[in-house]
Amino acid sequence: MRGPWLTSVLGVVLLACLPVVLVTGLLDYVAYGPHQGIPADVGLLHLPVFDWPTRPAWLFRLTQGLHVGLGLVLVPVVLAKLWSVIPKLFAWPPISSPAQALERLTLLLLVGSILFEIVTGVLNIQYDYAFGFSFYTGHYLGAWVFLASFIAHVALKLPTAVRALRGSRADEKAEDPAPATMSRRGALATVGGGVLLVGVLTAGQTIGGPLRDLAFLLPRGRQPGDGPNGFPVNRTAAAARVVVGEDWRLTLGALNLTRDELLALPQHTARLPIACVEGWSTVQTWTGVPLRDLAKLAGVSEPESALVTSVEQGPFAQAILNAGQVADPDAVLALRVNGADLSPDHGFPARIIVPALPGVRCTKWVRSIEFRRTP
Ligand SMILES: Nc1nc2c(c(=O)[nH]1)N[C@H]1C(S)=C(S)[C@@H](COP(=O)(O)O)O[C@H]1N2
Ligand SMILES: [Mo]
Repeated sequence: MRGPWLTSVLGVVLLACLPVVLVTGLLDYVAYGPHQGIPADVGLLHLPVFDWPTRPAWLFRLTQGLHVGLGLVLVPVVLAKLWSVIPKLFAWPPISSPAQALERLTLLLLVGSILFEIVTGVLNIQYDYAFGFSFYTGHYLGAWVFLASFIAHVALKLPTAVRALRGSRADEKAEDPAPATMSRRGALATVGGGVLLVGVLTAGQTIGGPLRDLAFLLPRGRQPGDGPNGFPVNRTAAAARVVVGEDWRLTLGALNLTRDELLALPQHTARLPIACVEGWSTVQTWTGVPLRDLAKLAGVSEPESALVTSVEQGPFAQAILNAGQVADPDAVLALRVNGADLSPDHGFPARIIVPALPGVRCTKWVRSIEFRRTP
């Protein structure tokens, strides 16, 4: 069972899927990172950054969903593929020629980087800031090590894989195989079952309903309650230590507006997703004041950017929106969701909702918005 055929079949699956995980992951950095210092200074490895668009509204939902979702369900495939080559990893002597030394080095980097990406990615979903280093920078650098060793590995192994998949069973048998404990079909069914299981444990947070309780791998806000505000909460008001009093005002340059004054302005309603980089997303109906109306009110009719500040201190205290994200007609300072006032956990008195904006920038408990003439 353990041999070139199984390794090659699993290899083909990974060859088709891992580039999707990689590309969507890099796109997530483009959507998420600019102006936030994410990843930190990585020298030449910087991505060509472009302004993340607002259309289609589900764009970030798709890229982050594919990255996290596909990344998670591929874990059993990666583990099975590693299992299928274990004896080779410990072959003796470890180095027999310079070419083989090079091959083993790429293998070490490949296995090391993919395990690193899996462990940091999964831990980041489960716990905030569980590392001694920045998750974003570490995961990003790991991705480049993975990319380089993946290309080298495919170039070195593709001929072997093609041979194993085409060739007769005879020339791929080990010299003295132990009796097989499982059929090929059984082995693939086991891996497929693992993929399915991880999928079920992951997708519930996004699909909702009874499946939500099964979303063991995406545990944030599993019991958001019922009603209009009954959808996942990334961080509760209590956890963020946010208390908003009667004296709350939205600051727009020289203006200070009460919530009632905001509600008296023309309201716009849009059905839009919140998509979190931690792998869940939700689509809700938001009502509030269009950001471009607020910009006009503030006397900056076509702003190049907006600096949003939260009542909350810490890493979520500020977020920057680009020109397109302010100008989109569906971009709102939301006051209500699904026909009810926002709950404290979802950002009462007001929060940012913009099409295709990563969830992390949909600032809750907004205190001020500064519309700026510079990017
Ligand atoms: N002030 C503040 N805004 C915030 C957050 C936060 O912790 N504090 N979490 C962000 C993240 S990571 C996400 S995914 C969304 C989640 O919104 P929700 O909790 O209403 O579902 O809010 C974003 N806005
Ligand atoms: Mo998030």
